[in-house]
Amino acid sequence: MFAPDDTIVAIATPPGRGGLGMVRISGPRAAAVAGALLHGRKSLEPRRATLMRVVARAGDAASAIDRVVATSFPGPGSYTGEDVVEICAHGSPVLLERIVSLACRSGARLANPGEFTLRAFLRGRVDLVQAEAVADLVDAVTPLQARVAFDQLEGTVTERIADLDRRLLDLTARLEASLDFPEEGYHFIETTELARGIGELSAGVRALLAGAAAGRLIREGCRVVVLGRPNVGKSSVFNRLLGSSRAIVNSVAGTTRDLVTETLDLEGLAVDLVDSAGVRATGDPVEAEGVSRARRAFDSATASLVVLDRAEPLAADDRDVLRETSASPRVVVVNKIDRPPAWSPADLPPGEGELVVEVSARTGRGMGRLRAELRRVLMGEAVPRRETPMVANIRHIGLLERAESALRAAAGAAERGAAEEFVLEDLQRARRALEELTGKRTPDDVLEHIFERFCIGK
Ligand SMILES: Nc1nc2c(ncn2[C@@H]2O[C@H](COP(=O)(O)OP(=O)(O)OP(=O)(O)O)[C@@H](O)[C@H]2O)c(=O)[nH]1
Ligand SMILES: [Mg+2]
Repeated sequence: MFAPDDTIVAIATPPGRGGLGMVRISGPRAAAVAGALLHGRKSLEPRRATLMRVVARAGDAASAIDRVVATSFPGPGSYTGEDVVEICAHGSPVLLERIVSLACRSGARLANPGEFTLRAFLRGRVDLVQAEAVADLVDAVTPLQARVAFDQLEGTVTERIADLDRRLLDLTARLEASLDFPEEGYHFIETTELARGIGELSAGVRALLAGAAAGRLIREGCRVVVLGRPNVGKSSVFNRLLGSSRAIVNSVAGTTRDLVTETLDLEGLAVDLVDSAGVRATGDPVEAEGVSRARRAFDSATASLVVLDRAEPLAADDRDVLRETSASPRVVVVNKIDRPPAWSPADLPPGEGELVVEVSARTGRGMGRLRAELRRVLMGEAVPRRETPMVANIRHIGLLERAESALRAAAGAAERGAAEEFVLEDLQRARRALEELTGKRTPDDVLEHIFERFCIGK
């Protein structure tokens, strides 16, 4: 997997028809492979878009199959660091596949998922954090996800880690020197300076981890389930939040039987919003299955919206749902405020009224506040700021935590006056964690796992 001495080819645009489609070739023979299938009055010049024809040969006969714009990017200044040729053709899947098969006939082979970016990583064009950002950017479903991934690709996290690594290297080098030349009679680093250095590094890692929970939520999205007894307006609230009539709304209690899931962009947060069957005891086996699915959806959700009907007296089923959800993040949604009230939020059982938003799913009143409160329940007060690099990937978080704990151990050892070897060992552990993060020292199986999730052609 990690010996990129051959030439690869893949369609870089999504499957299906499009105005244009792109085939990408990378590797030492990229120019020769492209030369065998492209014909034009001018030959390809580096970084110059050139109008050419793709020609298919069979024996002596040659026939043109498309007019394309081809661009060559000689290595090492290309995306992969190798010679690359990009062919922009008309976006018919059969045509693009034909171009790929012609390239394969001329000596290229089909690329594996993520192989272009893997090559960019292996040739040092990007570090591992940036390579992962490419996959996140392609996968982004909200503008905020795309922004966080793009900043990571631009190197915000990379630079911060490189800076920590440099300082860590400096400390370890000086400690090593002290160990190597004990006869010099002095230490290359004073203990107070060592302690201060470790403290600053620790603070730097902690600063990166501070925004990590929010970062992870942005990157991974989350699941929110709409719960409540039948007919309170769950599907209506669900539809209002989505801005579409996705779920069936009806005055018959027990309308929703199955889970209905849609993705909601909550100010950049990708929320899988789940509408569920009204929770009540029922003899109908289909409805009972719906109720048990609602409960399971609640178990796997990050938070819930518990909907109550203010126009009807609170029922035992309402109290049951309130009790069952009270220990996890939720917003209590008091619905139908366009109708005369049968009760007020002050009547809610003690402790159950902590986060109540009054709305009318019919008129839309209160929905803005509901969105804001839901976001607050999910993200806290965190407002992602562009100046602070955002760590969002669970792999990065795990390794930063490992570095942090090694630094803490080093600080403890230094404070106890332990031998320098022990402090050094902890610092080296911290370094290894950072090096695994950036890909300087990452096990092959981890790399394989990372690049597997890429699409082909990226
Ligand atoms: N006046 C008024 N009626 C509402 C409001 N929200 C929902 N309704 C009505 O309440 C009834 C039930 O709405 P649904 O959204 O289907 O309720 P549900 O909780 O999903 O019901 P089930 O799926 O049966 O559990 C429908 O007739 C809606 O039109 C509201 O804010 N005001
Ligand atoms: Mg419903």
